[in-house]
Amino acid sequence: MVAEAGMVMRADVVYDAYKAVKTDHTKVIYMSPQGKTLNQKKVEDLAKENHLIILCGHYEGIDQRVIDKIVDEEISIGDYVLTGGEIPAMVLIDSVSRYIKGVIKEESVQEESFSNGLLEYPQYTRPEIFEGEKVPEVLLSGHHENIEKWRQAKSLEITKKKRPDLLENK
Ligand code: 4GM
Repeated sequence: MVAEAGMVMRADVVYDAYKAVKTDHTKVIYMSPQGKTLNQKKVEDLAKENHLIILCGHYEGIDQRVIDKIVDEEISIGDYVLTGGEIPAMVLIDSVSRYIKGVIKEESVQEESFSNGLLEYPQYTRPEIFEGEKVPEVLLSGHHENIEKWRQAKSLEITKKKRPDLLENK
């Protein structure tokens, strides 16, 4: 038999696994192409939950009866189909983990793309001149207020150019 033909996970097996790990304050997420697309707001909300169970199928989905019984929310990582929900589950875990204290520096969580609804400004490091291209002068000035202004302006400019849709309800 070719893998994929009718590989739906059994309701009873999934339910037993669920019962073995659930708590009184567990939220169950089902990774599926039919779910709402994951975004940063959703990631932030999930990070506030006390306990998550992430359920996913492989090849195909899971018996509908157990989905109806235990799933609180269906989430997709984008409009494409994968062989299984494991990679979507890892994407969810990675994005949510960043909000857990101690995983990364707190400033980094605040600053970057999407947290403020805008894309991130460009980053530079050494050397000061690379193949004839200089690091923008303001960044070398040590003037923090001007640097901050420059970054905000760049964020806005880049968002307008690359993802104007993000500015629609701002
Ligand atoms: C069908 C139902 C998630 C297929 C449940 C899972 C893509 C995504 C699967 C499932 C998946 C996604 C497995 N493919 N876009 N395949 O998030 O878990």
